[in-house]
Amino acid sequence: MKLKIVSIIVVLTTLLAACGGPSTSAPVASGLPVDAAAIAKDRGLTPDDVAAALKTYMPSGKTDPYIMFASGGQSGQVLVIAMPSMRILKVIGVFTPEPWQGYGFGGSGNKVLEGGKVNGKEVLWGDTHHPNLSETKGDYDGEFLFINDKANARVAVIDLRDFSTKQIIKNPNAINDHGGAFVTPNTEYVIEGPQYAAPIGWEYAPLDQYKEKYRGLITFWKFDRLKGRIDPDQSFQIELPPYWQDLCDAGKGPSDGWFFCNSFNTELATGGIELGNPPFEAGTTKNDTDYLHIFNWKKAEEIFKAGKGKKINGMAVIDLETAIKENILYFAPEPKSPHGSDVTPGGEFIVVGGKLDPHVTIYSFEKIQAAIKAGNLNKDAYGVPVIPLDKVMEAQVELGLGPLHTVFDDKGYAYTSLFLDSAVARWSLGGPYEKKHPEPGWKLVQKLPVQYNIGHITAAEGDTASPDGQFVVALNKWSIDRFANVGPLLPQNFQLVDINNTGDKMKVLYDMPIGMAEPHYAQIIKADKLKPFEVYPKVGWDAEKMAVDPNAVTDPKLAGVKRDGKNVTVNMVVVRSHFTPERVEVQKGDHVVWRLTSIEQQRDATHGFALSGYNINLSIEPGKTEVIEFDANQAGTFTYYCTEFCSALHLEMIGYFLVKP
Ligand code: K7E
Ligand code: CUA
Repeated sequence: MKLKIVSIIVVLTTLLAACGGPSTSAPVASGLPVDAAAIAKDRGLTPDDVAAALKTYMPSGKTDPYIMFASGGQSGQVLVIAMPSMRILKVIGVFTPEPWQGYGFGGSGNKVLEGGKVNGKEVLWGDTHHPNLSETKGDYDGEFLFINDKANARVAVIDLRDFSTKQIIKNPNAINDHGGAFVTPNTEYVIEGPQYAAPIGWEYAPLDQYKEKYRGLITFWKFDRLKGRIDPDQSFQIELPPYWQDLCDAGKGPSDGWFFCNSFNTELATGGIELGNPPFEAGTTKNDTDYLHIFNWKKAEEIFKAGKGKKINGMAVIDLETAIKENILYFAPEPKSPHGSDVTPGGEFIVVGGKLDPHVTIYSFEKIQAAIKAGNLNKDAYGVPVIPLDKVMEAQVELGLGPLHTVFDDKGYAYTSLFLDSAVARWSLGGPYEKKHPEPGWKLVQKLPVQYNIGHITAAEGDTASPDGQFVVALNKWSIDRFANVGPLLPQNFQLVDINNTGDKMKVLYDMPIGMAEPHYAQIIKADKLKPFEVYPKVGWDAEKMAVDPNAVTDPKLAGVKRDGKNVTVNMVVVRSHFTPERVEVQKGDHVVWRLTSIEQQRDATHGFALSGYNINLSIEPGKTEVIEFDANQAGTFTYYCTEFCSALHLEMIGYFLVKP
């Protein structure tokens, strides 16, 4: 073992010399091997540990080649994580107010959060599952990120120019979702797949009318890239049988224009363990197969544009009958308690995991097309044509217990999470992928134990037409013994896995605790594809509209308080280390519009604005304008102050807000 450590250190020394580091005769280099070996020995590090450290350590001032956008689970946020160092760079406020960004405490974020109201009621959290980056020709383009809220059937749009949420949209006809927010290869649509069936519009219907009244509902949200917003008027939905549609993925290349979702509960179980019925867990797993849903979304778009959708709650819905008649929807059986539906990089195959089946099942898009063409298909209870499994199955690969999600690399391998086995399965793809790797055809290559109970798995550029390889990340649900005990609620464990070798050489490199919720999915993009602002492009920038606020006051000489009857306008200029004006006095009952503009242009010179007693808290980055509006209904002496330590005289960056009784 000692020999191995020494050999790694020899490699390290050679590397240092090759990188233009000190030559081996220099005192630092000659001292380094001894020190490094001593450190490794002292810390009890194995050669593998040392190698993992060398692969993940990022020296100060160097930036990582990949950025991971991870769902923030029940926190309703998105986590931005640099890879391979696994350093958290940012937590983006999405469905939940986020104080550091001043998101949801009086500024423009409130308008965004308002879009997420459910029946007029604010819902200030979300259960985020699947972040998806915008794509151009099937590759991440680094412009936008979308994420769904399973709990309330909402979808959010995040603009990656400033990494902030611009839109939350509530599905008017569904109360929960799951198979979102997946994009089509040119981000024509953001798809929000359903989950637990309910009557359309979620009005009351007794469960004994489940078969007739309950429905699944998939939503195609039209994305307007120029505006950076979902356009509900150009969006449509398709009514589905009340099976529980689950995970979805868009076709690409040959399968572009099609969309695939797995489902469960084709048994139409309605629970009621308390009444002596089988519990859901038994009722929904009786059948050996459920249905892979196969959508022709381009055809659906045509039907919608021809006006054949019925408006329900303002949204065009293509009913099931029309979807069947117009050849928009097909089924194919999928074993057993399916989860995950993942299209291969070239768009030829769809991989479905079966939670209670040791195999993944691979469907051929070509065979699906041939079977549809041949016709003569049987129908399910709702009249949807069902393509027999043997007509469309390309292969089945036995991987182990609890296969869920599958991602891909650049060498023709797929990686499937095995929940029950707590393992990552690497397996080789057949067909056109066969020439990329030494293994023959569809075959399990390696199973790597992970700690523990892996849910999703994600790969570098893994959902694109051209994955990168290099790394996958296991998003583990349980961490048990991996970290110091912080009480009965344990962190999740993201494990970085090195896949930069063919064959059976995957290795866990790093454990990253996620101590704020249970993330589901994540996507990893090459860092150099992201082109965010360094500071807002013009002083007076309205980050919600992504344009200059025409009312922004940028000259301190023009700043001040104006009164028009009971309406008071405060125009405030913000710069190190003062607010202008520093005194704002109003009468109790006045209506206040308070506009703050940072005239800073220095990167990272962010100011905060907290107005005590009024629950107002903003982040004012260089160039940004924020507008708050409130009634001064509380008399007294209040202070406003800067919450970011912006300069030596930051503590002096304050003002008085006086409300006269
Ligand atoms: Cu498998 Cu919501 Cu994608 Cu969780 S889902 S793991
Ligand atoms: Cu501005 Cu502290």
